[in-house]
Amino acid sequence: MQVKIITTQPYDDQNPGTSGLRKKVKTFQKPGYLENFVQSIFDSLEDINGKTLVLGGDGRYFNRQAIQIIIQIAIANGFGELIIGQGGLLSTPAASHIIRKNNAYGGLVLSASHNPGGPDEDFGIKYNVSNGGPAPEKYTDEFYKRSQSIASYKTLDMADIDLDRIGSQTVNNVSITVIDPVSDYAELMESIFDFGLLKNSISSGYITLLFDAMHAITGPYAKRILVDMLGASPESLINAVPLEDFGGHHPDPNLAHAHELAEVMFSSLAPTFGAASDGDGDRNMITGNNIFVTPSDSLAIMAANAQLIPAYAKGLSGVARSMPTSQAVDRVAARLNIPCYETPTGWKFFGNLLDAGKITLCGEESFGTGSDHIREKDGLWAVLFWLNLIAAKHQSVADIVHEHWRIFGRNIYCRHDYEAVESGIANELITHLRKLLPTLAGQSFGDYAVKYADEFSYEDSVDNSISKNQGIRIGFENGSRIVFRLSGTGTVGATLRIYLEKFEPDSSLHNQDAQVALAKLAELAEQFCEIKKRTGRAGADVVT
Ligand code: G16
Repeated sequence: MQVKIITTQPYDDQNPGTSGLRKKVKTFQKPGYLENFVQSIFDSLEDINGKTLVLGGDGRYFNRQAIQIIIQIAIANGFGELIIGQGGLLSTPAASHIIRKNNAYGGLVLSASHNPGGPDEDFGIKYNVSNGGPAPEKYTDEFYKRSQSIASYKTLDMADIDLDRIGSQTVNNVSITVIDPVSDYAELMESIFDFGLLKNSISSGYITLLFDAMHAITGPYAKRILVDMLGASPESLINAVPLEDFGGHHPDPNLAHAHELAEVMFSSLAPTFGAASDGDGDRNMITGNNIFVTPSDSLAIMAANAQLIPAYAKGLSGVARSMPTSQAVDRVAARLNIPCYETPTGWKFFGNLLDAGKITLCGEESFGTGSDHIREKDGLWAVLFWLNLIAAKHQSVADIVHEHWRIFGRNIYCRHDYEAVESGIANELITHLRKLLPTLAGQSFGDYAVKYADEFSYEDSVDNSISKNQGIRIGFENGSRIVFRLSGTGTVGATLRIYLEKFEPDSSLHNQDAQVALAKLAELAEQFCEIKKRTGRAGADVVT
């Protein structure tokens, strides 16, 4: 088949955000839009001739069409082998594992993660490098640069590949293999956790569970691992059939969006353990009978108890968290005498630390936790980690959390999101905060004396790259913090995230409501950034 060179015009909005390029489906359907971005990626990579590319997505609307388009561009650009998940499906963690397992050159993951799907909703595309992790900024900057001058892309006229039939075929000397998206990943999970113990704890009834796949990618993964391999009842899974529009919901695992799960977990019918995952399977929400575990606490608890899990029995080399994530894990690292790194938001910043063996576990407040087993955050891995902990410690989720707070103190934490704020207003707000920072040092607001007020900048300790403007931080002498950032994953206007954190060492105060405990900090945050005043809104759209 003859390679065709198609003339095209650049689009000016192809700058990847926190995790790849995310736009409305309708944007991706503009003539040449997807093609331009994929060609820009391939143009920016060196020496792709004959190399292996992994391809898969979360199954949202436009996934199948996009995969066929990408197959044609990949073949025309000289890749030698394509490995594709059956039905065009691969969860983000499974894609990361398959890239690593096959020593692939890289992979393209099609997802807009927790954002809604459907013809009028969101789509996304992300390039992962050979370590299985999201491309670092030096790559994504290059993709964008290339997209601004692109004049043509390469493709082929070919029939669609049958994405549903597992097996290999050759097209234009390129080997195309459609694989079962679940089995390699399930095997990896079995090598990390104590499946024997888990099976016994489930069959004996000690652990009862409810997993909400939110009509997203983890349905088939949860079915294979939790039901077929570990013996949980099929009723333990809800919303387990992936749908192109996620049933019209946000596949975002928090108490607001995973409300079906939340209702059960905070009722008299609650099982021992409840969890949810997101659109592409890399996020997780952990709950127990009448308790929600914040992602920051979950990371800290995992770090403190990791030695109970077979794969981490030898201990952790170090841990890392994104800057806005609470400092609970720092306390664990100090006690374990291991390093704790603070990175900007975005899983891509953990890649170098993981590759260098500097950290074993890492996580983010945005419902992401993971380890050195792959280079993405991993929803079902986190679920299995917690199930393994419950089984090994023979404690309920609530007991595990309360014991942790007793030992380490509680970092009371919460995030307020103001979504779809008009971009002009959001940018003015950030400019205003930047001007305010130098005036805050040394000031006191009631019990809150400002210790530092700055903009987070990160120097990667492995390759010394520097990432500036990664969020505005106001820290207080008593250990409390307020952080402000604009999200890099939204597709409409700007989303302002306000992160509030207060350390509470006194165990008699550990059970207080986070909103009550953080009320003064929330008031100060408004005083500093004036989001309500500037937008006329009464409060945040989502509080997690
Ligand atoms: C992505 C990134 C995460 C990041 C999250 C939120 O997650 O992989 O590292 O924490 O976005 O980013 P932001 O605050 O900029 O919206 P996902 O699950 O959306 O791929």
